[in-house]
Amino acid sequence: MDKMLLLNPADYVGVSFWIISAAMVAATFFFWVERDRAVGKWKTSLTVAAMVTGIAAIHYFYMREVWVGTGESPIVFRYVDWLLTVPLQIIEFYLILAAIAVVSSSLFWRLLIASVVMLVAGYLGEVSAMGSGESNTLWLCFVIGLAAWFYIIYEVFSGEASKINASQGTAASQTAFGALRMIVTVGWAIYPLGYLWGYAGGGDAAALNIIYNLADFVNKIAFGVVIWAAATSSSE
Ligand SMILES: *C/C=C(C)/C=C/C=C(C)/C=C/C1=C(C)CCCC1(C)C
Repeated sequence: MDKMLLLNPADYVGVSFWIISAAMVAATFFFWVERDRAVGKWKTSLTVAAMVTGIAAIHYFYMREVWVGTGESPIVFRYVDWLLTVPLQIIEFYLILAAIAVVSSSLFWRLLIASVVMLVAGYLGEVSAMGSGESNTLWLCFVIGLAAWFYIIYEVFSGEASKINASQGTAASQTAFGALRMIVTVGWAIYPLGYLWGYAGGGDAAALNIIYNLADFVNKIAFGVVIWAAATSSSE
């Protein structure tokens, strides 16, 4: 029994949970300390980046325990984490967007609601797969989640959010917006791939979790680094 509480070297998924927990703690500390080097409103952006990795660090400690102790996917902890950190990232994204374009506050709510629909659908889908394996709900929820994500991509590339004024805002905020847009499109694409891989053809909990872990590493830490780079290069 005790043996289950230790980290088995062959359990590469457990090892990835461990590595990412440590990386999230380090990133939180880094963004927090670097906040001193930022000026004006960029301080708030770095605070939000640190909140995202900090919330994730806490959940990673628990997720690792669930995985190492039971070999099951820590679905509830995973989605509680996402439900807190994704809206924070939408806030971050909107703050930077508002600095370089004239956008309505309703855009913020549309992005927020779309992200919540995406996550709730994903959660209901994954829970429906527990025990019973593949189900219609699993794939129906996947399609709903995918549609919500496509809507977000549409908004940031063709909708209101794309009406960036080249003369507005600093070069740093323009660059940060471009990079964050790539994260939401390319970086976030790793999650639905994980869902597909994890549940298609009978299910593979190890693949699901290693892909989600990799995605969180990229999308929480790289997201923060983009903000940090803009925050510390801006002289405004
Ligand atoms: C820090 C956590 C982040 C940035 C989580 C992002 C999660 C997603 C982009 C999830 C996307 C999904 C779909 C697009 C389809 C349905 C399944 C999900 C929830 C995995």
